[in-house]
Amino acid sequence: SLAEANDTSWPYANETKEQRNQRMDWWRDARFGMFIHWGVYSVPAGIYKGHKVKGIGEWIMNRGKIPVAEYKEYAEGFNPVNYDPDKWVMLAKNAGIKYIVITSKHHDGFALYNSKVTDWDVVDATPYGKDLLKPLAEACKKHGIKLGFYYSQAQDWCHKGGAVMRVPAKAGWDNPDHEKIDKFTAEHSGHWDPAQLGSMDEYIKNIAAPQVREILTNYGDIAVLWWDTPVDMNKERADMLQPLISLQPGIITNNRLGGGYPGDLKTPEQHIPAKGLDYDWEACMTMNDTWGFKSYDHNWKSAKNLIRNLVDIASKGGNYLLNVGPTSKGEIPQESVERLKEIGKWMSVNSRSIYETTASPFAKLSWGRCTKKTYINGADLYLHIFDWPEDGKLILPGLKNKVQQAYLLENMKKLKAASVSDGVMVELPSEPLNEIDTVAVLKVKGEL
Ligand code: JFZ
Repeated sequence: SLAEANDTSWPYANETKEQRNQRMDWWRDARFGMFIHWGVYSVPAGIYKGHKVKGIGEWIMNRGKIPVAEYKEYAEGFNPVNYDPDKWVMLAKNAGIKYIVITSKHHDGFALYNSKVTDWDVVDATPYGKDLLKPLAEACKKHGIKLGFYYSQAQDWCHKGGAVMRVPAKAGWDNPDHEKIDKFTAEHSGHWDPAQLGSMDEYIKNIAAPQVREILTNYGDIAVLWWDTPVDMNKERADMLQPLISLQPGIITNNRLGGGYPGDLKTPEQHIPAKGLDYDWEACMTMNDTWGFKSYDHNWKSAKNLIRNLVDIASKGGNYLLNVGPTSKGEIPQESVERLKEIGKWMSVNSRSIYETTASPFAKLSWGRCTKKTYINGADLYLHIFDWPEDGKLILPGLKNKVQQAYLLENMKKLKAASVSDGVMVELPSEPLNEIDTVAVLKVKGEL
């Protein structure tokens, strides 16, 4: 049975390279996913007792040192009456997104579905009272978008034993000690919130494992399980959870389970590696300064910035998992909607330069990025021009291959390409075609 995992609980530990490629190919071709951080934290939305709590919105319980009972009261305000999963999935699909990963349960332990092992979930603890994951799964299936679940296996501030980041018991902001209470004080004066104290092993066995089984059993095909933050995890605890992924044949998991397991993906967070990694990887990033919704201090990135992130990541052989943080009413912030529509416009012309591409053959390009598609006897190079050369001459350093064809992707306008001493030079129109990066295509012969 699943519980009798052998000495390594990762079901794919012995798969061949071909089997792994077969399992990963859809994900590698997709290049672009949507992350959704949604939960009770969207009710305070960064503000606790009138104070702006610093940091990412979904961490407000920890950063605001809010005692468990007080935090749980926010569930009364979680009533996503405007939730429209079909609209969310179409917003993602029209942006060129191929898969969605949603927080089924984040560190606060609140489940966005009807869990049988706790009442701290959307069905039992909120006025909304309905499962949020089921309609999303149905919408994803209907529109051909793959669905994944984020699951916080190691931090769970509202269930006993999962709280590696504990909250002082008497922290409440109106407590004169609030500012003074810190880890040392709390530990030495018994201040930790008793609701959090308990055995991590018991938590993994009685909450995390049954919940991972629930989310991998009750929602149809699940393509990704996104473990998060292996704090205080070890192999024993990981082996109580990891065998459960066999409930979804072919499922992809990341490197954040713990216990020394690499999973299938490295997960650089809020940054893009300087160069490609030697393993499948996915950069998870926000459009502003928070994963979970906050009502202020957003510092929104521009659509152009987000598109360039997608291009930069694809040029290094990675995937972009771009986050939205819906409100407690079930709405994706308008600023996110606008950006996703802008990205969709760019993708409607240029998606061929992202999907099914692999990393650039060039170490560095001063004017932009390159993605590539390799064929039996040649390749298509997609030249993403961030900085238009003054003289209209684009140099591909060191390229020796014969150029069969060169054209602009968006209007198929033919371009001249010639071999020069240090590579190939492509002659561009004098001015860029549009505000957001033009893509030139170079069909070349031979090995790259
Ligand atoms: C984790 C969560 O704590 C956070 O709330 C959000 O869900 C994010 C996607 O994942 O944050 C992390 C996890 C790992 C690192 C940094 C932030 N890390 O390894 O540097």
